Amino acid sequence: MGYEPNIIEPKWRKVWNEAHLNEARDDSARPKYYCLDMFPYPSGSGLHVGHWRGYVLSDVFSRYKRLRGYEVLHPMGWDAFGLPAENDAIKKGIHPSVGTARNIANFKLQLEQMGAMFDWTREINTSSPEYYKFTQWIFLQLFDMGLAYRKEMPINWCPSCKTGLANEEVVDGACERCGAEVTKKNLNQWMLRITAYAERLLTDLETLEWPDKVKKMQANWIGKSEGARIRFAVKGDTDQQIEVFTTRPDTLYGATYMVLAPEHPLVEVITTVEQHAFVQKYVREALAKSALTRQMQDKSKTGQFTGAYAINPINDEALPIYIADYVLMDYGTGAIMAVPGHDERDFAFAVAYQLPIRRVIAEKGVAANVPLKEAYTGEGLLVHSAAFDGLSITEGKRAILAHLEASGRAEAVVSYKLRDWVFARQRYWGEPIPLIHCASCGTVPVPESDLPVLLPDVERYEPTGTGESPLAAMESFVQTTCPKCQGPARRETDTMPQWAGSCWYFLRFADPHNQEQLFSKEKVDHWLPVDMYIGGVEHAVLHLLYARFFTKVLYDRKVISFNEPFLRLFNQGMLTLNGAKMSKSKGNVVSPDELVERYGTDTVRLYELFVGPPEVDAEWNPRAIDGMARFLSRVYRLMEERTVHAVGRQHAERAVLKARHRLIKQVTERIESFRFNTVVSAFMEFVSVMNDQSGALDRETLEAFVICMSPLAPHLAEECWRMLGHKTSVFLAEWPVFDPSYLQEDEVEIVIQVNGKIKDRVTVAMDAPLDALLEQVKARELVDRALAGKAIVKPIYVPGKLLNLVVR
Ligand code: ANZ
Ligand code: ZN
Repeated sequence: MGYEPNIIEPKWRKVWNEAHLNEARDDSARPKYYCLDMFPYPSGSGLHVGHWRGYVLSDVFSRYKRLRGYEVLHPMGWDAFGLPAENDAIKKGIHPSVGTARNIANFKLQLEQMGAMFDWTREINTSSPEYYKFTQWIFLQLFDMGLAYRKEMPINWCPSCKTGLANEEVVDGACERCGAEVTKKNLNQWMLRITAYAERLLTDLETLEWPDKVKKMQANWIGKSEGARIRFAVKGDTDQQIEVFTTRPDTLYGATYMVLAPEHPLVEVITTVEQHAFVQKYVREALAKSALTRQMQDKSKTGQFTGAYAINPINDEALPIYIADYVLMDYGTGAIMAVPGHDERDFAFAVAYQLPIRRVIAEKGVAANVPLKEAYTGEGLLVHSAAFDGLSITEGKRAILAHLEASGRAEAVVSYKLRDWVFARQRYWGEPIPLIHCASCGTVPVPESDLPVLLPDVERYEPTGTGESPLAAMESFVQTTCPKCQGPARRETDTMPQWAGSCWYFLRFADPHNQEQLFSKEKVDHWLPVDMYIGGVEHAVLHLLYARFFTKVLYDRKVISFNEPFLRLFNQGMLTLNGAKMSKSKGNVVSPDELVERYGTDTVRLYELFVGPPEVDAEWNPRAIDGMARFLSRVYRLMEERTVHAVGRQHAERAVLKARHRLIKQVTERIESFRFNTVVSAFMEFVSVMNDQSGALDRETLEAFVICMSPLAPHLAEECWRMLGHKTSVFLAEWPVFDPSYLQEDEVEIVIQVNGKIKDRVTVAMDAPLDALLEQVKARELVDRALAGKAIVKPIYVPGKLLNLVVR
């Protein structure tokens, strides 16, 4: 009969479903394990093989954990609110809810075909009223805690999406969604005070088992700087002061001019009559530039003298005050003391405007008067700093700050790059913000019992472009009564940003159908925190930071008992096609659907695992999948032919025993350490050893093999398991254990080089003969690629160590 995946795969999925095998039981006696995928945004284009990669990894790990005796929660849902659904809907003229439902149905079908053990009884959808009711409830907690507030401010505005954006949604000065250049617009905005959590968000990173790269990205985003605020008096008959933020109070004697951001309120006040017209012109030009152009390091510095001077509080020196667009209004105090000798940007500016450059730090052994050809930013001792000469930078910072503090002219401060989160969108397809504006009571929260504030059906859901959401045009929605005084009042018409729903969905999975509360505390405290979170690295600062923030807020509110949501994080690499990221716009998307139809799910799963180390980007190679299909057929044949004999067989050859125990050891260790690609190689080795055996194989060996294979190729494994006479699922079996006594001898890992460059590593018998080794090595993908079009001139073999292929 042969291997027929299209028959066995749907068959076993049906059996698993009917046996409720994928469902996580709250009352299980087993220890819990929560393995979560970043839930998808159900876009119109469906899942491609790149998305699949992450889901396959998490499924392998979930199934493995289950076989190791855990009660595994592996849920799935939909991040269904947000701009793309709305833009899409506007383009195609269908309501966002209709388009979203259609996309979800398609996604779900694709995920089911993957054979992943998602517990569909816990499916959630962030755009359903029973879910967003509680997103709104969380907003009310934030409001009550003073963490949600309204502020008129210039915000990032995408002229094409016609909405405000968070800093996190602006990438290189452009809208993350549509790529249009982002401008500024003054709007009354709902903000979340995430900055109140900056320190905790930073220090708690240390407790997490996350890739260093992601931790570093979050730390940089939070951007903590320890420094000082120092006040400089403005020279003349004025009591104006300029307050600066500096991380280098030790360089105060090196300040030779001051800079205000063009938007700084003092600019108007201090500019002299003579300079007024020039300054005005410069300010106008600066405001027209985006923050990005202003911050670019390499661009030449521009500025304008205001005609005014400031007094250096340490030595009473008069310093000219400039405005320049390299100083940003929304960082520190929007004003700096410029130290061209030791700051690169100030150096470039001083050269351009012929301002003095003074050395106040010198390396040990460098004379204080050696002129500077560029800003010196390294270690050293203070020079040209009067009584402070000779101090180290650290000592100098402390001493100069203490001196100024004594006379009330400075204080130590910590500054963060993190900004409060703009939490309002002027768009239709999002959670309505549950607030009511009353002329006499002010802003009043919607009572909990009135939640959810339903998103009404509007006739036109296109953005208005006036800075108001389409909801503002719907009088029946807007007009309401004040919950406090019962007088006429108006509803807030802004909606929440795309990220709101995903800030807490991982909590809802613990108790997804609770109508009374967002979840029962008991269930959430049982299942959470998430033990393993798998998703793309593109969420390093957006979703992952927001979700941590919400978790901490709910912890402070005593809604949950832990303050970090995701203990372990794994970022899968991308799949590329000819080196390019797959994307709809590039038209290079490979859909898994046809592959599944042609080869079966298990083959596609195995191939996705085999393409390379899971955290590394890998090239999609459509031809290599044939090899995987052949391998699974070989497995099937092996099982079919040997199982007949297996049932009665007791004794196993030593070679078989060794292969069995090595397989168990390798698969266990490699799954634990997420080296799934090498798990597949372990199977290949095992199967070839078995094929070398004549006659019958013993049941224990075959069972161990089938169980080891089941997390990766679940359908085929189930089929084989039943061939062995079992009446219940392989996923109810126990993971096999290996006996180290079979493994002591003769196994080594050999380094494979091509022209002296390491290409791969293989594990072989200590005394493996060269020609057998060569055969094995040439079949390896990485080696094969390195050999393409070349001939092996000479193999250099150091048994037990390495094989170097000299090629031409
Ligand atoms: C004097 C000085 C001397 C500085 C020196 C640096 C080196 P981080 O570490 O990123 O926090 N700065 C302060 N506010 C600014 C603003 N609004 N726009 C542009 N630059 C600003 O950087 C802090 C340093 O960046 C501050 O310390 C200030 O320059 C500058 F040898 O003050 B420094
Ligand atoms: Zn009122």
